[in-house]
Amino acid sequence: MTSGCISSENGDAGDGTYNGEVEALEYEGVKLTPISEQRDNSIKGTPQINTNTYFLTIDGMVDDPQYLTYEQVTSYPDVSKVVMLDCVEGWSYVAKWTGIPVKTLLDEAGVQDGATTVIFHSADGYSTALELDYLVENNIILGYRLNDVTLPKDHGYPFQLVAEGKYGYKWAKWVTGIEVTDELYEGYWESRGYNNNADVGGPRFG
Ligand SMILES: Nc1nc2c(c(=O)[nH]1)N[C@H]1C(S)=C(S)[C@@H](COP(=O)(O)O)O[C@H]1N2
Ligand SMILES: [Mo]
Repeated sequence: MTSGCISSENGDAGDGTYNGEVEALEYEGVKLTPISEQRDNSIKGTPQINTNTYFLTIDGMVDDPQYLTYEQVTSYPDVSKVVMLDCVEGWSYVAKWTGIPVKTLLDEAGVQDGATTVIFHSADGYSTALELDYLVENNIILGYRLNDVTLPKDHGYPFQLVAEGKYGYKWAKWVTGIEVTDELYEGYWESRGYNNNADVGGPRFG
């Protein structure tokens, strides 16, 4: 079904599509927040990423560093789940996310003994980190579809970390690098006073 609009970035067309793709508004009995009603947040606007030249790097404490194209990352078996994003500014939304488990990517690279932490680097200079155990035990995914729609540019295209149970500042958008380390790491907001654990419901600062 086409609307006759030649733009591929026309947002919410008001007919159940977003950027020309059918948007899911309910999944497994849960009502989803339409993308057009989802707030977004970024330190300096939307970086333009061309997935014809894009690579996702996985390096640090791994045996085989990986340089994966968009097609390679999105061709693994995917996982979908309904997750709430809670920003510390006091807004939230519920969405269906589809993506690849971070563990699948880390297993390809072969995480070395003693690694504790995974840092996510983004195209806009943003970064954040999470514990390796949290990512594995919760089957945390790197998302590339939002309510069934290809992740829109302002929401982190091509990849946003779906850090369920953690405040929004752990949900790295525009991810370009995944770095494994055994050191404590404070990301963009964490180094500016936000809590490094970031559990939803837990302390926001300190
Ligand atoms: N690269 C990057 N990722 C980022 C941010 C950012 O500024 N840059 N902001 C974070 C914050 S504070 C929030 S609340 C969420 C918002 O995600 P959304 O814009 O997809 O709703 O993105 C997080 N990820
Ligand atoms: Mo946020």
